[in-house]
Amino acid sequence: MRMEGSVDGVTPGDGVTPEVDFRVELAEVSVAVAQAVAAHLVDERPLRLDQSTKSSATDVVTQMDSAGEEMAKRMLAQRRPGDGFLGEEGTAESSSTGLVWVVDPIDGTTNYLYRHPAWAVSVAVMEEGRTIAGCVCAPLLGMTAHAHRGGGAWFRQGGSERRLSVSSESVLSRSLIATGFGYTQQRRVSQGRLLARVIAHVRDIRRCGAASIDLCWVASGQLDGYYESGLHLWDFAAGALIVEEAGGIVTTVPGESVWSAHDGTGDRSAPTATIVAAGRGIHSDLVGVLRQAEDEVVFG
Ligand code: LIP
Repeated sequence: MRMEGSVDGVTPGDGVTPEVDFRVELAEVSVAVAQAVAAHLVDERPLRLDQSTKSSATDVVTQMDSAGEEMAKRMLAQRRPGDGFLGEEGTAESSSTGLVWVVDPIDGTTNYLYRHPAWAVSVAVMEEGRTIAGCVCAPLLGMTAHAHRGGGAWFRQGGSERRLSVSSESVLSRSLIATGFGYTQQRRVSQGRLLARVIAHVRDIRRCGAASIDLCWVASGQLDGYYESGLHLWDFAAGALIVEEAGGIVTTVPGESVWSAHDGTGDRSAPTATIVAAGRGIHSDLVGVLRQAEDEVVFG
């Protein structure tokens, strides 16, 4: 990922601090792991997927989710011995280094199951409850987005690398907004009621089925904003950093930083309140619409 002669616009040796270099190395590890798992999920996908369910009959996990998580854990244990690990499919290891890797082996599992291209491998590394480096790799979209804190956000497509920047849109009614829905009927009905209120205030709505991809599209300006309630840390840990490093803001509806919603002291696997990611031009307006709509909608 190192640019020819420079890293994120900084030429090594011209004052790059050890901390920045360390974060660049961690970002490179996240890209290597995400791309390797993504390649495995494409190349080794069997004709028939063994399905089991988690929180509801539609919250599916396949043998490839588990295989992807095991592969990520194995690669990270080799490269970063002593770091902690938290995976969507239940793998958890405590940390002796202060760093914890948070991995969603297939974000957009339903899309993977139905052979829709919008699924991604999300790999993030957190320190003191904040992501400091991460990668989202969506192989069937030809996309690898990555970032390290303080180093900007980058989008690799084919052999090229370009810096990401969020939309400069400042009018909510002209904004393209994405969202998603949970797996239980009660939550989906509430989310549908919320959507019925939000849609009156925006240009249009998109729902791709993978939070990490939605967040990368906010970072690239291909969406003006994104919100969703009930996500887990592994869904957004990498994508939220990528948005922040692309100049965006990621908070909860009450306006807390997304990282305080998961400060690492609580249950990291618990679902999060509504997360809102957008450029500076519309973030507060979108939060305002969501806050009013949530006051009117009882969340299941
Ligand atoms: C998915 C999220 C998405 C949400 C889906 C699902 P998963 O994660 O990334 O934003 O709308 O319902 O939760 O379960 O595919 O890892």
